[in-house]
Amino acid sequence: MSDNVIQTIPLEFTRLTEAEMQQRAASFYSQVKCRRTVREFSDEAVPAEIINNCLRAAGTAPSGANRQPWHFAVVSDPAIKHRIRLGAEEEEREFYQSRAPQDWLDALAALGTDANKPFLETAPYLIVIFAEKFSRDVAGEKQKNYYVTESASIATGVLITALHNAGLATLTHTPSPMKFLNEILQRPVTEKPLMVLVVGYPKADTHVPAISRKALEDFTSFHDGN
Ligand code: IYR
Repeated sequence: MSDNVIQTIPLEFTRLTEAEMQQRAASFYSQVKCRRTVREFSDEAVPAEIINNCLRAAGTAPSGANRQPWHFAVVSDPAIKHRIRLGAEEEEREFYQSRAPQDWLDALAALGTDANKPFLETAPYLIVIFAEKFSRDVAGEKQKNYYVTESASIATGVLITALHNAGLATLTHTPSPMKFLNEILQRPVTEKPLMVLVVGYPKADTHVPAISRKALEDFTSFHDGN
């Protein structure tokens, strides 16, 4: 440990009863397991303050050296959404026609995706997440960030969960490459687009692929000495 003195504040932590912990863990799981990626969105407007609070929740994520190396570009302007759709569809056409190897196309078959991305214009919000490789210190000097992709991905996970909790549907969309997003949204080259989160209400009668999730024992191992 270094001997420099750091300033501290008391931790805000509420110790719950075990019964309450059990109840909360089970209820959170039953709520979050209903989240599904949606590809058909209604154009119904979403109140901005709901989005803002979900973004605030995302901004509480842990990050390397507390650098908070993320930027969320929140797009609701139809003209910008249109440009993002054109840029994404151009990359996606390349992907589906030539870039994607056959095994990848086979893996996507169950999802029914293709190069057309109308939801990028229909949904009321696109949140483009950028990972900041560098930020500026108080003196305006460029400083390197740490665990940038991990940190921005954790924040994105919190955002997706917060939006679901607030009653909204999302789609994690990853056109590749995503450089066109820096140009459209005028973000510096030190920021790497991580993904586009499409946010809104599902279109009435939306159906989703009949896919399942792994059971607990299929994605965990418990090292408890037994
Ligand atoms: N980015 C493409 C392809 C795609 C890739 C994966 I991995 C997915 O889980 C879904 C789609 C697209 O958005 O269509």
